[in-house]
Amino acid sequence: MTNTSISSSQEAIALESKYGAHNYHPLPVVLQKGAGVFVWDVEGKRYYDFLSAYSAVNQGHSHPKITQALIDQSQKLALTSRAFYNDQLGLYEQKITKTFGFDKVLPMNTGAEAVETAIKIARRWGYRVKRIPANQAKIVVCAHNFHGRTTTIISFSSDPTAQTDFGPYTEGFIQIPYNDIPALAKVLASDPNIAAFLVEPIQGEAGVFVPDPSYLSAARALCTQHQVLLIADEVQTGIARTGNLLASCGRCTCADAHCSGTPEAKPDLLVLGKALSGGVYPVSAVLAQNEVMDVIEPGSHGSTFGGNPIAAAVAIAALEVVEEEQLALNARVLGERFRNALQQYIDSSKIVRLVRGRGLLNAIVINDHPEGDTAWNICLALSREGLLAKPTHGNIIRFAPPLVITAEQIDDCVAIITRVLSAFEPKA
Ligand code: IF1
Repeated sequence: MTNTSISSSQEAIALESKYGAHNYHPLPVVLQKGAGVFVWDVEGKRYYDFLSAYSAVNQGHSHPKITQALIDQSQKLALTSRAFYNDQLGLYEQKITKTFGFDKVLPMNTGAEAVETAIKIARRWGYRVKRIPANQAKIVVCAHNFHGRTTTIISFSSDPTAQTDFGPYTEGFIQIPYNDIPALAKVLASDPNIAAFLVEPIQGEAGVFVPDPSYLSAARALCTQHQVLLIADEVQTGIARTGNLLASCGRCTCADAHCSGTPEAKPDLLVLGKALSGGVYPVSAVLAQNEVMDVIEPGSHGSTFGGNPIAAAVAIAALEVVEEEQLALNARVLGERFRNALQQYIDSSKIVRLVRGRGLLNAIVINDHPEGDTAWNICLALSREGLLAKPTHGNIIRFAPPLVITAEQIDDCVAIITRVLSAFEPKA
């Protein structure tokens, strides 16, 4: 007998435990509905979503404009493959390239696919433009990176859990410390076969590590100096999450949706995903100027679903929502409100070491060793109080609500978070 619907959270958990690969360890919460900043579980309990599907739901759960674009297009034409044209892709390509200030876009589906695509473009540019000898191209990456879970990407991961026993690993990657300009300068000067530097503007999974304000612009200058492509992985930090349309905006305060970042930090290859669709459909993209993107010719890269009509229609709507609702500005203003309010608590806390982040990508560091379970227990307690968050590494809890959140809701969530944290403070 097979179940046809879920009547309790326990039933859903039991089914996943029995029939699903155990590649995650979720909080024991079974969600059934989402709208805006809220999600509801099977029993009808409401939660603030402070994870936003790892920043894929920046526009809020099931945003009406985005879901309507999904419904309308799916009832007209869902998939053609790229063997033929479709009437949505060109409109999307024009929209996204003008929004972010690049000549061309290569449409893909998941973030990892887009990172892999950027790696292939950078390598081919290295051979055909920089004249690196065949199969000698190297790409510099950062320690504690997270760029996805394909075999090539985990080949340059520094996380044993993500990498161990998945070899043999893809060659051609050099790892340096994050936020370390001297290390980048040294490696770029030491090897003429480096094609690119792949970096997250903020290391999300590592624990929301915000680099020095000058890091990205200094990296940009070094890459230009050494004829190396700068690849910005904005799958998690992009689409207004950090208070600018792109985190690689650097320090510009522009809230203009068309802000494509301060020129001194503009990447040669921009990787986007997640909130590019508002979380309703897998949509990712790689953007570049012609002199880089034109190394790709027919037959050299692609994907069955890449650039399909639904993805195109949904992504246009998702980008319009970011502009129309000024989500970058909201993220910057409310992110500061959130950090300032938490800092007041932290000033007298023994359980929380610090809060850090930019825009509405923030995290607190719990005063526990990384292998401890305090952060996990705090997240369980938060879920009981109606707020969903999850630790990144051990003792770090990421807080990333949808960017449509209001000031009143931020204040409400700070009250929930501080009330829960106070229960974990050591007794005097
Ligand atoms: C999981 C982490 C976050 C990403 C960056 C590329 C990708 C991601 C900067 C790949 C994806 C997701 C993957 C998801 C959980 C989540 C995650 F915890 F894994 F590391 F956000 F921090 N670049 N991040 O953050 O995009 O292929 O997933 O579409 O794998 O557990 P994807």
